[in-house]
Amino acid sequence: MNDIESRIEYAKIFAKGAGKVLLKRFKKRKLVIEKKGDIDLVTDADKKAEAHIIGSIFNKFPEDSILAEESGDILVKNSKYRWIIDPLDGTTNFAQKFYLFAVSIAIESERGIEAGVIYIPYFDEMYYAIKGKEAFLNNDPIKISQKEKLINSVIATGFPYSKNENNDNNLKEHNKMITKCRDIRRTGSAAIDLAYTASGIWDGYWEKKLKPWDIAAGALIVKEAGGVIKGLKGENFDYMSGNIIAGNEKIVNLMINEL
Ligand code: 2AM
Ligand code: CA
Repeated sequence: MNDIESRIEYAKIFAKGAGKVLLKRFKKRKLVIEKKGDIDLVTDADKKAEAHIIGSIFNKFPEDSILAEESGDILVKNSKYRWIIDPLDGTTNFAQKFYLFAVSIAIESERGIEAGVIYIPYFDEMYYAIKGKEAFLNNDPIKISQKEKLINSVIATGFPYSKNENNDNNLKEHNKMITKCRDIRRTGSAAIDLAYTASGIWDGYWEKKLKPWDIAAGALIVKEAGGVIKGLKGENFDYMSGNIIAGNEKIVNLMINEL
């Protein structure tokens, strides 16, 4: 096994471990919820799940760097790999006891994102991909939707935490798109939207003002499932920018025209 193959195998194990931590708390009657702002939440589960993943990486790959939602950058000098971690994507769902939430882990080198894992604990679903290979759900290859028209397409999106203060909040884009496609869905988890786009459940997805850990793994999984990833104006995708359009090539181009 090469460096990436062994890391992705461990990423799956760490994601499942974090999923176990999350599910245990999800099933408890009362969650401990803190607020980052009025709308942005963090639960004790986010922190416990992240601690599980980071501790496991320290243990197995102490030479690697980490970027994680709650802990930020953990830099190891001369590291070849960086793990980009969202221990709980879909925190609002989780806090409401709605079952759509995920663990997202990407592995980056100087060549870009090399591997990604999105684990959905409630359904025990593991989406993953290695750069240049296929994408999988559990052990089965997945493929992007083959739709060619927006009017037949179900498109997912989301709205930023700053939506109440800042009117660059995706509403204008939403209002344009809703009249052009079959329908729009809002799951509350960017990672799940990307996993569902990769597997053809959604025909396309766009969102803005996300964080790198929301989309790093999902963007690779979409690409390896045969999809295209772009910035909102059709520019090359940069996961650090937080803006993303995903789907097959035709649908992505149609979405760029509308947005
Ligand atoms: P979270 O659940 O980890 O907070 C919902 O549209 C999606 O957007 C979720 O994936 C949510 O991640 C993410 N999201 C929205 N605004 C965000 C922000 N300011 N910081 C981090 N993630 C954000
Ligand atoms: Ca997130």
